[in-house]
Amino acid sequence: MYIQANPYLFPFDGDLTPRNTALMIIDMQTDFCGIGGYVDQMGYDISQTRRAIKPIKNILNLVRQISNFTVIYTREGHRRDLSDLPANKRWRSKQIGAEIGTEGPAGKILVRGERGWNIIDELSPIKNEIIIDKPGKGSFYSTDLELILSNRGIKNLILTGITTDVCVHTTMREANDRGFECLILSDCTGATDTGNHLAALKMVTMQGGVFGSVSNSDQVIECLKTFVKPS
Ligand code: C5J
Repeated sequence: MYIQANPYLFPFDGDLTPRNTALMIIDMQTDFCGIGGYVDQMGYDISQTRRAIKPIKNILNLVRQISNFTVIYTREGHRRDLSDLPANKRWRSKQIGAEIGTEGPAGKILVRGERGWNIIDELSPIKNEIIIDKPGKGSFYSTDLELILSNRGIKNLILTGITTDVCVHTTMREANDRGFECLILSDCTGATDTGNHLAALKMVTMQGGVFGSVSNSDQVIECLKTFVKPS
């Protein structure tokens, strides 16, 4: 089974089943796409990150009907005492007027348990879906994601979420180096800058698919709907 993608049909070996594939939804938190969150406080246009919500929801609605399909969410955020916040990350966020750990309209910026750190209501996880809390950009660094994927025999990752050029790309690169087969979806991702979004997608297509392949929600749905059992 393959998904139409560029520069190659995904996955490379055609071995795509509900059991060996996971949908990853990266950092769809108020801090990255909600009013008063971190991205909003930095002065970026949140419509660029919110663009991903509807197409992700369309895929979620489908995969929730497929048995044994894994959905994994990530949340970027720090401990309340900020002991896992590198000094340079804190300093940089202060430079741009949204210091991590300080009070903002959505609570303490990028701090676990605060309103801004929550996954947005439109994409709330349901029972049996996995949530990974991460302190950094990549979803593998300082988390148990790799252990969970290996326990479940997952080798194909469909990557969605925000931001395309930062946390989604870092996760894709980390996954690629670990041998996971990655697909990034152009309409289910978004960045704080359109040029960066497009460049991040283009980068993936170089060298025959240097980090994996690129597709969109329509193509994923077209393929995965064959796994929905008629009721
Ligand atoms: C950032 C993210 N941009 N989710 N995080 O700091 O991309």
